[in-house]
Amino acid sequence: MGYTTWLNKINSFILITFVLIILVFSEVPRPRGVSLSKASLYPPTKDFTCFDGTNTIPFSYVNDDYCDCFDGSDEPGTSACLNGIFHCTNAGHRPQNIPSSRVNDGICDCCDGTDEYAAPDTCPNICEDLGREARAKSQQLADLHKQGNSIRLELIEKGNKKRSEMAEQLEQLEKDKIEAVKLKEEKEALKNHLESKENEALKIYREAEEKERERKAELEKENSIKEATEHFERYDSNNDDVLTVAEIKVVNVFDKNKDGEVDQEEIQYFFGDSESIDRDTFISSTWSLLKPLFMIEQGMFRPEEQPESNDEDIEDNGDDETQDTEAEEETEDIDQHDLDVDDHETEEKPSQTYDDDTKRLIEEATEARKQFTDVERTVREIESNIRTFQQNLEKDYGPQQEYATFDNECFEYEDKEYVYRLCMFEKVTQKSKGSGGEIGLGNWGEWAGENNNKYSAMKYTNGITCWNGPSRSTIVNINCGLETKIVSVTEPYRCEYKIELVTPAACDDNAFAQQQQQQSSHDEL
Ligand code: MAN
Repeated sequence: MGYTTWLNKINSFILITFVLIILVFSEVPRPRGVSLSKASLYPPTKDFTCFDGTNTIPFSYVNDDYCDCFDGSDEPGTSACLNGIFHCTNAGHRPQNIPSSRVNDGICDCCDGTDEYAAPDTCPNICEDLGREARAKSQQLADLHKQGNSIRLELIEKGNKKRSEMAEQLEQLEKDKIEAVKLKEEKEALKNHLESKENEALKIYREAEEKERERKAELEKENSIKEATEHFERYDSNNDDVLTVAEIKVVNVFDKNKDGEVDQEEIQYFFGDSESIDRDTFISSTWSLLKPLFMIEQGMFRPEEQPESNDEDIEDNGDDETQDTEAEEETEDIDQHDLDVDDHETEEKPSQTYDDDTKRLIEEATEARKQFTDVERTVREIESNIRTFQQNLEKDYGPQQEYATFDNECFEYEDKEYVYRLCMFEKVTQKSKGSGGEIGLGNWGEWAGENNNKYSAMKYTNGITCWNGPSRSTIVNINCGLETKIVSVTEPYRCEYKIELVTPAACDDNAFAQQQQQQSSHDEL
């Protein structure tokens, strides 16, 4: 026998086996609405036991339009049981399971029309056409995955490169940090050393300043006592060391409201409930009440400068402690610190004159402080970069890093009202085309794809809270496409957004074929 004859024989054998298999399967006797995989559960020669085991009935009760099983398993081909399942083979397309309540309800659910067997003309068999369309679509998708797959492989390569570069950069930053921290320690030690020298040198000046302050305070106190004594003696006209009401009544300065007489209220103000005041009381307390009035009378009162009018009104004579202005009419609320007198200083001169050595020490310490602050800032910057790199390296950029190059890349989509912006692994925003600012629709959260394919969707959460509602969030569904772009943005529920993104990163011909395979074996059941 020649080679061709053998081949022909083998071919015929395969064909015959195939036909036989089809015949055997299509001949498997099964009640209406039962799938091939469940056919063996309905042996026609035996009584039928409900799937849940609760009842056994003669086989003739199966599909007799009367529900005998709680689980509806005895009526797969009628609508008698509310919970029954009707299987349509849909030869030429995809098999389907529908609730048996839809059997003979006048609506075509199965493309082969078998669910409407009571009125066979209602639903013609359109499975061949649908099957053809579906196969063409699936072929197109398979082609798309195939084309996109090569781009995905490039993305994987780039993504891995990016990640290893990031890891290298992180390593370098860690090294830089060690150096910078070392330098910071050195600069800190130098700063501390120079500051202690600076402090030592300034100590002499500080002590001198302190002494000077004390001396001035002492002098001020003495002056105040002297002043008070002079005034006391001036008003104590009979020199009996006691000031009486009669004695102050004739002194203008006690006439607080300047109405021409020292009345009872004014006496009360200075004397309290006493009839008279002795010298010590006058010096220790009365003088502080009287002095402001005295100064106003003498034109020595200087009110606090008003910012609006000070420039033109006050002439700068180079010594602002001696500025005199008009006495104010209103005297009720004058405070001690509103006052200033010609002959004593109230402010310290800030500019200190140091000797050359001290000046040098201050300069050196200042420079050391600056250098320390600079290196401190550098350490902080390095640390912040390290954190960013670590966070990025921890991000899940897809099973093979195919999404790594997209990190922080933004894609926009405009509809009639808004411009949406998706910055991958960062955030989603919405900007109204009219007035109004940008609204956050969520920050990168996690991969959130369903059906064992977590990389088919991204979740961005914790966006700006809606008025009276939840905080905005966005799901990004990802499908295969030759170019990365947003194809639609919707808001199916208030403040919950849905973005459809296509990208070659999601094109995987092997995975797609496998998925198709799984789908069809699932359909068979
Ligand atoms: C804005 C937008 C809308 C959202 C409402 C909720 O107008 O963010 O998408 O539905 O706020 O108030």
